[in-house]
Amino acid sequence: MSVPAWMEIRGPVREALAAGSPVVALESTVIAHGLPHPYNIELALDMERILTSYGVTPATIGVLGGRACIGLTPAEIEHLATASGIRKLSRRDMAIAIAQGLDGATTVAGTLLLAHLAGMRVFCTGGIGGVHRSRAFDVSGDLPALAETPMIVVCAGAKAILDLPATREWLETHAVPVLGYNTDEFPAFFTPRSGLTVDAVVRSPAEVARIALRHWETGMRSAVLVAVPPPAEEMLAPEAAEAAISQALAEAEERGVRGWELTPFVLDRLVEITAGASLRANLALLRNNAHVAAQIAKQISRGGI
Ligand code: PSU
Ligand code: MN
Repeated sequence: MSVPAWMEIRGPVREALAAGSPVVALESTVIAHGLPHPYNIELALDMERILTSYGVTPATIGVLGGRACIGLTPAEIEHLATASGIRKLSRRDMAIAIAQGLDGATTVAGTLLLAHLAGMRVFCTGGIGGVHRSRAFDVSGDLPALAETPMIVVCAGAKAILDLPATREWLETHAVPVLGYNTDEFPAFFTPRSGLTVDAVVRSPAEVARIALRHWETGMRSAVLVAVPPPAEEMLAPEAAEAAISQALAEAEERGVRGWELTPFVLDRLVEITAGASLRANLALLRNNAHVAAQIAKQISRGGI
């Protein structure tokens, strides 16, 4: 497969893709902007180890010196986790970062763009962006990326810092099937319940793979969203989560935090307000999602489902 000159598909990922072996894409914004140091590096390497333990090749994605790297090395992950001035790259930023030779971490949208270009079909993240609750009109670039990229996206739903009912409606309008992994409710990231429905309850990785393959066979080019409830041991109490979120959002509003900075600001403040409980929940659900994504990738690579 020919890829653009500015893209580097690293050896293990290239070989796995060529052999039709399972590969899972991982984003880097969660590393550079979503989690505090040193948890970010530990988590990123742990996600890779979990995938590898299933015989799945991990491909953490980011942009270094304007080169889109598919399958970052541990040293490169560490760079994104520690350096200052790492851009947060959604789809609109990608050409700028490449042409100007920047370093950047890819969001769900940015990762979908590059992973699809590289020929991948499964992507694992924590939570997707969505319609923000703020009065200012703010819809994450993740949503149109989900509407336009035929990949399976494993997540714990969308964070309750967002307007979840509006986010759910958006996905419906844009033909993104939302599959509840052993749940009939759309999870709210820190908590398993949002009061919102899913389009189907799925009970196995094979079922997810079957639905995704049929979805694309119908000619649809949208993503299939797999919503996995966060592990019960580490989830937040719903009232505590909502109180912390309201406080963090009020602070963002007060300080005029807008645009790409809003999500990282709110995530940081939540860690402080909840004395680390939101961080523990975030780490636990990311790891849990890696276990699910690995099994789905194996089913997808098997084909003929
Ligand atoms: N949700 C998380 N952690 C994160 C993000 C979302 O729990 O780090 C990141 C993802 O990379 C997502 C991005 O794609 O935030 C969305 O940002 P925005 O709302 O600015 O589109
Ligand atoms: Mn935004």
